[in-house]
Amino acid sequence: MRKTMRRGLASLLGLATLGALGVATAAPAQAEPSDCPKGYFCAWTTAHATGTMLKTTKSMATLGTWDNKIQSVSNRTNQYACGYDEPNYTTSYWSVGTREPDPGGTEWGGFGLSSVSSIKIVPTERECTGPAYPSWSAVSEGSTRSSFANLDGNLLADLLVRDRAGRLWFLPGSGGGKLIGSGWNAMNALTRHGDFSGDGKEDVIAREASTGKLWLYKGSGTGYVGSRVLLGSGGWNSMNQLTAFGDLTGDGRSDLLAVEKSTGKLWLYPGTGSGLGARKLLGSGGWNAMNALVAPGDLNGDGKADLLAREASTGKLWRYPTKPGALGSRLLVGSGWNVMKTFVGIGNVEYGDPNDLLTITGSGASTSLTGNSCAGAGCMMVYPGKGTGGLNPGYGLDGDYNWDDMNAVF
Ligand SMILES: [Ca+2]
Ligand SMILES: [Ca+2]
Ligand SMILES: [Ca+2]
Ligand SMILES: [Ca+2]
Repeated sequence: MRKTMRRGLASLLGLATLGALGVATAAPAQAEPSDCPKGYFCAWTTAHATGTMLKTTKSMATLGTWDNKIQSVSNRTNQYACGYDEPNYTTSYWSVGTREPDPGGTEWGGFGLSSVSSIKIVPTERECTGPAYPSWSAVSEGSTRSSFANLDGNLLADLLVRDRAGRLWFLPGSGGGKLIGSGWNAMNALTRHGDFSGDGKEDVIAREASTGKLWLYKGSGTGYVGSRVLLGSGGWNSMNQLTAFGDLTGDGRSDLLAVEKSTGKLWLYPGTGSGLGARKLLGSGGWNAMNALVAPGDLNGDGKADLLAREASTGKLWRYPTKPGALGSRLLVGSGWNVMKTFVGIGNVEYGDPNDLLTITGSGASTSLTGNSCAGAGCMMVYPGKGTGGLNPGYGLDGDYNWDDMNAVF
């Protein structure tokens, strides 16, 4: 046993020495594409991936003797490789070269630009040219603190986004962002709407795909979420449209809604501060016809939170007013909403006090819908609330036209 361990250590040390910090080693002459090891980004000075090979697992701000020499590449990492025509990940060129992850090593070819002088290896393509997250600028400050869409408790509505690498980012509404966690692709439902735990700070609720467990991540009040608490020990994968709603029962505590897949029933799970109370039937069936539930807060000024639901077959958006523990008769907000991929109850982001609705388009959006030059998927739009239950015409926000490369926006 000891002998084996010693031998293992010796070979590890050998690798480290040969690997020269994992960067830029020359393979023997007559190399070919298949010499690029899995997990590495490789480059050659010929267009046919022959001759001396550069290999690296890390970004390289300068390329030394490889500067301006790279003619072909293979990206066997599980991240994106970005090529720049200047050192330090800058460019004087019209674009940045990118190479998608190709761990299997099935492809090799050009970098998309010549004269490469630095290489960055990053988890998502967006990071070749900027931050990992989209630019979110809340339209204006609210006149009062919103009790939801407000993890840091100031006057700006904030967003959470999960990128394709599973990192969760807090976007405060002033254009920047901060990393608040990784590994969030393990979750297949994410929702938030104000304070669930009873400490006055907004929290996040997430469902773990592999276990069907429901978790509460307590907000720190600064945009971060801290320790998690088990809300449900299993079975939650049998539910759809998990929606943190705000208070529906009338006890001042935030509650959760969900549709039971097998029955189409809409259930209310009352928040107790430390967990969930016994569920109560809100809708006896038919809720599988809805493919989005949204909790925008109070839309008609009666002081009670409303529920929005999109009907899949018609694209109609319905508003359900509420009274304690029950839904009222629904009212039509409008048609044509199937063009939206994502809805966010964002509180008030428009001038004036009524709550608004934030959306992100799916593939079918045109510039006549957005009113700016954004079309197709990934355009962000605001529909200002009228304050009487309806929504004013929406308009596209100019901050970022590429929200579609996020795995979740909420
Ligand atoms: Ca905020
Ligand atoms: Ca809380
Ligand atoms: Ca409640
Ligand atoms: Ca209302």
